[in-house]
Amino acid sequence: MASQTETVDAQTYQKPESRDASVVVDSVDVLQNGNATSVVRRKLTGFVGFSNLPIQWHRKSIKKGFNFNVMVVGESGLGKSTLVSTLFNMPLYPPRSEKRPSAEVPKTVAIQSISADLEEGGVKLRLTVVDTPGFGDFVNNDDAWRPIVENIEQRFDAFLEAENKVNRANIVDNRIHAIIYFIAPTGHSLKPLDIEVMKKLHNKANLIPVIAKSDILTDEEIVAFKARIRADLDYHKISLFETPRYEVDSDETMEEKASIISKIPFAIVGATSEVTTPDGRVVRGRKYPWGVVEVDNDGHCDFLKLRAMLVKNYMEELKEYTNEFLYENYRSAKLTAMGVSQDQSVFKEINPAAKQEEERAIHQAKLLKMEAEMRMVFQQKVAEKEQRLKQSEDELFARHREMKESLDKQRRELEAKKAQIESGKAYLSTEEKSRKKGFSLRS
Ligand SMILES: Nc1nc2c(ncn2[C@@H]2O[C@H](COP(=O)(O)OP(=O)(O)OP(=O)(O)O)[C@@H](O)[C@H]2O)c(=O)[nH]1
Ligand SMILES: [Mg+2]
Repeated sequence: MASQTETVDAQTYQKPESRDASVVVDSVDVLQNGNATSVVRRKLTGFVGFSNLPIQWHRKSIKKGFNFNVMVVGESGLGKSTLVSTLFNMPLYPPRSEKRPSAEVPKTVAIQSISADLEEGGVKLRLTVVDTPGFGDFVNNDDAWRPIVENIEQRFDAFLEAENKVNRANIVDNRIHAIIYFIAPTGHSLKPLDIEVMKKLHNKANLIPVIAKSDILTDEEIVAFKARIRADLDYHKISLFETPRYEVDSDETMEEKASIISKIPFAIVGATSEVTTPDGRVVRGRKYPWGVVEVDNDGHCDFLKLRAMLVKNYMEELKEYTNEFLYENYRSAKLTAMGVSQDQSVFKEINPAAKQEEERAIHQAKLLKMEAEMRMVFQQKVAEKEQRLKQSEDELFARHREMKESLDKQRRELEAKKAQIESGKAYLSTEEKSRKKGFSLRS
């Protein structure tokens, strides 16, 4: 599946020194989560500066420094503590006790964590090695894995707690990023105890198996033993750290990585003291009557391959896998057990067409509601107006009736008056007539 960034980067990336514009303008559709997304390739009209991002990242990382936590696990006396000192080329342990001059490294009796601040080429690394007491000393080793698993989980818990605090700025990552698991150099196959312990550990931390004290096996025995261990691990479905491959890796890097992977489980030899080889070189190694086994020699053991895997090639991947997969699984299982559940709807994929349709429906419903409300207000206002009109009409009628009645009354009064006057007039004229008559008589 084509990714958005890949498509754009490939077309628009400019070397900082050229600083001129690339002429790439068109629009493409790429598939993202199954949905077509339009990506517009832009023409850069000048130097933007994002090609500097890796430099910024580099500077920030150097300033911050790195930390890496590795745990060594395995049966007692297999050379775990010796390897820890060998791996980082410095005595991480206190000087050996004067009472025990023969012991290079004291027997480990409790889980102990040793940190060292290392610096190489200006890059700081805080390395912590968690040394565990070897198991297998007891008749019953059934629970040999328990303190180790508990220790790993306590570290996850501490991280989870730190993440949940209000201030998460300076969380110290004490989680185990890798476990070097020591397998006894029996030359046969994995012991049931190894299988049991590895099964308990493989989903808690990146497992890197090693064949301890491989100097006691011949080259042929090592090849056959490695094949048997790999078959046993496959059979019991014990997963080891999977090394990622990147397209940007050069052929040389790919080759180096492939050669590292082909050596798993690493056949290692640990030694803290220096010895002189028959040809006069002073090396880290173990001296035998038949010769010297050199620690830092690919022809003698896989120590350099193990170190390259842990430090040079895959430290960041080991940390990333721990954080994004192993810790994440632990965290979600823990939170689920505590009754905290995830609202899956938050993460549902959004189809833009469906989303648009949904928004349109919501908008439509809103419009309909507004329309209904306006109609209701209008009807209410009309009803009120009608009511008022009817009231004033009634009032008008009442006034009209009143006026009519008063007019009728006035008319009646006038008519009465008129009748009265007219009857008064008739009396007067009779009287006049009779007076006129009398006069005439007299005359
Ligand atoms: N032949 C051989 N001996 C080794 C090697 N690494 C360590 N030893 C010796 O094995 C003995 C035990 O080594 P430690 O490093 O104490 O072993 P450990 O696994 O830490 O032992 P516990 O702390 O008891 O679990 C020491 O005498 C080491 O010198 C090795 O690669 N080859
Ligand atoms: Mg030890």
